Amino acid sequence: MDKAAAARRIEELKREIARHDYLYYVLDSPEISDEEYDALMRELRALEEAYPDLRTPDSPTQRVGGMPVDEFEHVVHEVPMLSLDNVFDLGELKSFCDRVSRALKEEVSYTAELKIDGVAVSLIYEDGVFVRGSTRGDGRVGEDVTANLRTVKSMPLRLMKPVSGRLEVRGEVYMQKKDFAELNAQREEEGEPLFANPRNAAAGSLRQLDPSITAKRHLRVFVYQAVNAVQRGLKSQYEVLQWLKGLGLPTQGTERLCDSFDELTKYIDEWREKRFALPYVTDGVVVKVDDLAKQEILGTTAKAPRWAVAFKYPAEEKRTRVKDIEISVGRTGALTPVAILEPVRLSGTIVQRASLHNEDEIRRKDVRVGDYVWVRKAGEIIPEVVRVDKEARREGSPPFEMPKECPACGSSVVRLPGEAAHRCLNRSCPAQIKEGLKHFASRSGMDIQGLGEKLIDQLVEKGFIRDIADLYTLSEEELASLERMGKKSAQNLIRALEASKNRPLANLIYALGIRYVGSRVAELLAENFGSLERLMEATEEEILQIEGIGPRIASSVVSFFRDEANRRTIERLIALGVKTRLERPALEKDVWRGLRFVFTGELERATRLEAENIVKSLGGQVSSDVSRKTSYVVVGKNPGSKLERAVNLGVKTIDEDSFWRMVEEAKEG
Ligand code: 1X8
Repeated sequence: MDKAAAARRIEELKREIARHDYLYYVLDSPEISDEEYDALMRELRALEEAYPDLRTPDSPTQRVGGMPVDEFEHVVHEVPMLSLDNVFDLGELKSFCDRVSRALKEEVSYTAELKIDGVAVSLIYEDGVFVRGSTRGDGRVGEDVTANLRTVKSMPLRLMKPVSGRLEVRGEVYMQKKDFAELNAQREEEGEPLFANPRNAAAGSLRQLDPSITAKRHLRVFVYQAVNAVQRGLKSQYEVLQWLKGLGLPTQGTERLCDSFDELTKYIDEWREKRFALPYVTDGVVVKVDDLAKQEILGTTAKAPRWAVAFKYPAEEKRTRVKDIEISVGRTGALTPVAILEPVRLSGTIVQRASLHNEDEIRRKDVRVGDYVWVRKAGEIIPEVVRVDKEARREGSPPFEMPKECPACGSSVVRLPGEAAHRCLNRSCPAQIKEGLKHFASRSGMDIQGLGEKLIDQLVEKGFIRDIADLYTLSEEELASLERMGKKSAQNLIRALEASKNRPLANLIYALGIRYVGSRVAELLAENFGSLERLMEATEEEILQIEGIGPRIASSVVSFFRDEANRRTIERLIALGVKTRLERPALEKDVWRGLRFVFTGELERATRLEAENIVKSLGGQVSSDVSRKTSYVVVGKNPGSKLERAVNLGVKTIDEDSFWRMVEEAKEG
């Protein structure tokens, strides 16, 4: 490439990278993957190296990263917040260690710690009291996010031991994988754009202008550095971590002192797979020269310390084949293409399906049946197709087309203006009815015990049910005629249906399956309107009065209840005995009054949120932390530190089965 061409390309890359920086750091809404971004940066760096006089101070290669936005007060970091240089394999790590030994003319010890994929923050304590917190920004100037950080539960607002004067500590704000999954599930229900991964969710939540929103996001923090630790008599990074822990600050707890390069490699290998079992996302290992005096001798460059480096695990991306692209039809008639994959192991589990979301997404990635693709997991949880290996594509393979007809009912499919999804508009479409019934019967809905997917399929296919209200007209004989249904189970189901008529109003509202109304919104509507009859007559203006409900939801609710078919269904539900008032049956409301539950680990029979709602519907309370006031700690799979705490405090622990037995008993009164 000649110089003129290089100059043009450099300008193009700078503009493109600046745009992606803005999308990523300011809007928290990236358009490209980290890998694609890195590729742009690499190309720019290579060109600038070839033509050094084309390197300008405004080049993205010349700064640490990030950009403070105007909404927050700016904070000047007394000691710049640097980023870390990355190494991508053990060879590069060895070079780093060799460089360190050469500069210091001796072998040194290192601390190894896991690298958290979160948002870097600085926290300032004055005489032990938290006074200010800020983001890194561009490393020199950050944003003041004190009010938001105060809402982070794991952030001590006062240190456990007195520390005189000003103490600045640094760490990482992050979101746990399960909280990320729950937040996205809620956003999906409410029609909000999803976060790509827990880091973006954490960044977006930390930079909310309204701290009450941040407070609901379950952010957490780990600290790993004390600025000016030497002045406080500390000698090593390992000591710093123990000291921070002693002050009541949350440290991650996986640090290890390593006396040699070999021990570092052992640590790195040990955590390569084990890290996926942690409740949060880690993307590497931070290696630091342990001795603080030696750190000072080594010093820093403009961008990064010379005494530390981040070993990045290779992005968990695997190549596999798309065996097929299936279309699933959802409750609202939306057609979702799903890639059926040759099974691959990824971030600790086997992956065989990945949502392709919609037509635009498939077009953008150009995924075709038979393609080899690279897959990864967003937030180590949600499988996604990253890109297609175009070289390996079979010649003449046709681009994927969305079907013109609904695969479930054959009605023609439309894509409405302004929508990403193709929809089947036939309200009698069996796929929609089945999904609608599953939603209606789910735990957050009418919680109909024993009404599972297989049964729903049969009920719809046999023509027993065309509408949710038909559920309450089923006879024991009809039920007993179904496969794998005896007289006994038919009776049980009838009883469960009877019991479901008395669910709290919020459950009923959720169960109706109004677009954008998830359990959080259903709860708000129930509390504010008090009865289904009243909600049915509500105007958009009235609904908009409720804090936390916006115009899209309000309009969806009003048009749902304006619809004649929906009104008929609701009238039938009422006629068949479904309760529509807020007053929950006294029994069900009160049985668990005064009981406090804490959940730890994964539940198998419901999501955490559903279990928490059940506790609340029975009058109990749910807290996130174990204390002496806790009545029960419910222990799921892979429990966290809460279990240990419960045992230490002598709080009663129960397993998931016992929990559901208690729920059943409480419901039966
Ligand atoms: C960034 C991070 C560090 C650590 C963990 N996670 C990070 N994201 C650690 O030291 N344990 S250090 C660091 C930095 O210096 N930029």
